[in-house]
Amino acid sequence: MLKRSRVAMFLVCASVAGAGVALPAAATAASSVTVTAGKPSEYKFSLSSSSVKAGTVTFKVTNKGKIPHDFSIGGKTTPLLKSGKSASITVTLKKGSAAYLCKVPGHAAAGMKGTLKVT
Ligand SMILES: [Cu+2]
Repeated sequence: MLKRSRVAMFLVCASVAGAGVALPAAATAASSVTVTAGKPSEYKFSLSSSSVKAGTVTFKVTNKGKIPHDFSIGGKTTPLLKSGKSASITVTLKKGSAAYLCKVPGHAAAGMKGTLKVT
């Protein structure tokens, strides 16, 4: 009896380990992304992940630049953020790609834009 339960334990462990093997591919896609505006240069965004999972995604945006910026993706835009301010937006993204940009006139053209991979 004792021996049998040990075998069962082993099987449970083995199946958990098996599931773990499939994780790395999914681990690269985030459902929450930290966005830094204005750094490393004023007209750039820096994202904590270059790909997200399709579905609900939250973007936590902080303006580390000197002038006001916002962040727009998936049909939603943060309020205009002054230097040092943060805001979060939650959007639903479909598989494919999602373009993001700063809507302050001239900023996207200066480099405040990019594309996020949605898997
Ligand atoms: Cu901007």
